[in-house]
Amino acid sequence: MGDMTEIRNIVILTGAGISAESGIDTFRSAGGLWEQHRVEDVATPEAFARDPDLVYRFYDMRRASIQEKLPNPAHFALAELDAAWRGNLLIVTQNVDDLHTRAGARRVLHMHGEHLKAWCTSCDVRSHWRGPLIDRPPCPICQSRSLRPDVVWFGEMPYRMGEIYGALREADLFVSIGTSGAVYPAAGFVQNARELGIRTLELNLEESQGSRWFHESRLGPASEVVPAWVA
Ligand code: BJW
Repeated sequence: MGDMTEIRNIVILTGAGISAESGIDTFRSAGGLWEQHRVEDVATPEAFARDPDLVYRFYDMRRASIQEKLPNPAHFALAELDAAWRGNLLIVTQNVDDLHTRAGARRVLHMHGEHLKAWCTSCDVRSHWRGPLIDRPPCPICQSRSLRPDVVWFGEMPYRMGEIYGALREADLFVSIGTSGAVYPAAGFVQNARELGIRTLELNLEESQGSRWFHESRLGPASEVVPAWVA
């Protein structure tokens, strides 16, 4: 892990790149999700209001698919770090998959929501959800047929931002793994960290839009660079 003697509190941001080697599509890479689907059609509140069936189909397909995928060595390495680290540690993931948790990580915050949850816009309760939503199943709490995927679309506020900024203020190290740095506010965390005087490290397959902000970037597949950093 290099010289970690001065480090007590760590915030780790993860993106689609950490799950790529588990077989989950990224968004902006060649062949990624946004090449196959227009963002405006599937990942905005306006799209959902206009054509809910299209949006339900998109998320039902991805929800079914992630349940067949498995964590990779990068997820396991972070879970080991989480178990061993005595200071504060927070894995802030932009991913809606559950691979960090399935690898055994405990301190995970899903800022863009979770595939395996549905949000009832009628009673405002979020429930664990594994099946399809396209048939408009009733909410398990209030029975109304107002469930939507519990994910954060463009123009919506990501979850638990106060907690994330609080953890950043306490952190000595900010690590970003497998994210393109294209989507705010997550893309701005490295700049927030620099303003706070925190050490910053990027682990990514290739240079990202945010690379210039980091003290150090280590390039390579997550399944190699993450375990090497944690070791
Ligand atoms: C590997 C690898 C391997 C590959 N190993 N690496 C102008 C300035 C600032 C902000 C804005 C702006 N205009 C608009 C905004 C706001 C907007 C935004 O950022 N837009 C940008 C496009 C400019 N943001 C929002 O709307 C956010 N909300 C918000 O700002 O609220 C405030 C507000 C609200 C209301 C009113 C006013 C203000 C919400 C953003 C929600 C993002 N949602 C999505 C979909 C989630 C659900 C779903 O999964 O469908 O989240 S979009 C998508 O992008 C998903 C991801 O979490 C997110 C980030 O993508 P990520 O993870 O970085 O993936 P990729 O594909 O981009 O990159 C993968 C990386 O991995 C690459 O670098 C590869 O090289 C690498 N990689 N294989 C290691 N094996």
